[in-house]
Amino acid sequence: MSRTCSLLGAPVQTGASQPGCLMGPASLRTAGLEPTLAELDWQVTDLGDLNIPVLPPQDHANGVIHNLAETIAWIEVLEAAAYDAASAHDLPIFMGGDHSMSAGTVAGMARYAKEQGRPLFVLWLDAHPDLHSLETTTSGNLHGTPVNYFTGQTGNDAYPPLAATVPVENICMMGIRSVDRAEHKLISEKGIEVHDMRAIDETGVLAPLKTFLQKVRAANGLLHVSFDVDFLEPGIAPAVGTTVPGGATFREAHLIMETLGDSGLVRSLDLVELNPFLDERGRTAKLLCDLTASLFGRRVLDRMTRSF
Ligand code: EXY
Ligand code: MN
Ligand code: MN
Ligand code: MN
Repeated sequence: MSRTCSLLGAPVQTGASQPGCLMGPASLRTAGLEPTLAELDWQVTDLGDLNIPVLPPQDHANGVIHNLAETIAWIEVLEAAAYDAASAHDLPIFMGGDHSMSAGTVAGMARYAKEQGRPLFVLWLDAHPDLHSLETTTSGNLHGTPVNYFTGQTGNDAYPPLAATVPVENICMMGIRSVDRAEHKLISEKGIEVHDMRAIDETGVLAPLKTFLQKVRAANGLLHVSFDVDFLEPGIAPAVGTTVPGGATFREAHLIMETLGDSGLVRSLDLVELNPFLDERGRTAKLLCDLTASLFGRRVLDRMTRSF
């Protein structure tokens, strides 16, 4: 029986400074994500795009914050939609849209996991830890806040209350190479597992990833993967508004996605921060589809034929 997955678009750009992420879901569809996964014998359901109403501005004591009302609305609609998608499909994909959307998708997955009586783990593939609270952000771009929120840190009173949080010990970050002072303080205080690019230069991606996957398996956990396009080396993935030189290579990214696929532990996936406005001929969107295919089982050689 073929496994089921769903595509849910979240055309969110209110969390970023550079507009354009609202075209992300359409670009992934144009790049052929659905047929790509169908060819791998997945039963794919496109759930269309979510939306939010036009809202009056909402002020905050931290005056730099922008689009707080929109971000709160996206969190609420995405939390419910992620919960429903997880209840109906084996592996829902949430197509962004900027990374503020993951405040909603991870919150919804955490509530689903709690009801299943299983812990939720999160693999955060990103140049940034996205660990600011509403009080510590200095840019006011709320795509820099989702991890702080869904791990239940203080300082986010304006955000919706959480039905379930993700313990910081259930987080693994890879690709990190741009960390603000407040985020660094939290990583140190909470002991969050962060494999920055220096660490990956030294160990490679496989060893830390396999150790994390063993932890997920030992806990009978569900794994949510949040893939930010800026995790990748900008030279291969330029269509993102917050590029940082020195990202993951094409092969490192495919190795991570294939290893995740081999593990069978991935329960949900965010594909975020794709900004087609910054792309050339859709090449970043096509790369994202190819990387997703690696997670969903595309292999050059069948693994069995390789056991010589
Ligand atoms: N830490 C910086 C800020 O808070 O503005 C940069 C955040 C970039 C967030 C992108 C989604 O990863
Ligand atoms: Mn920004
Ligand atoms: Mn991010
Ligand atoms: Mn990022």
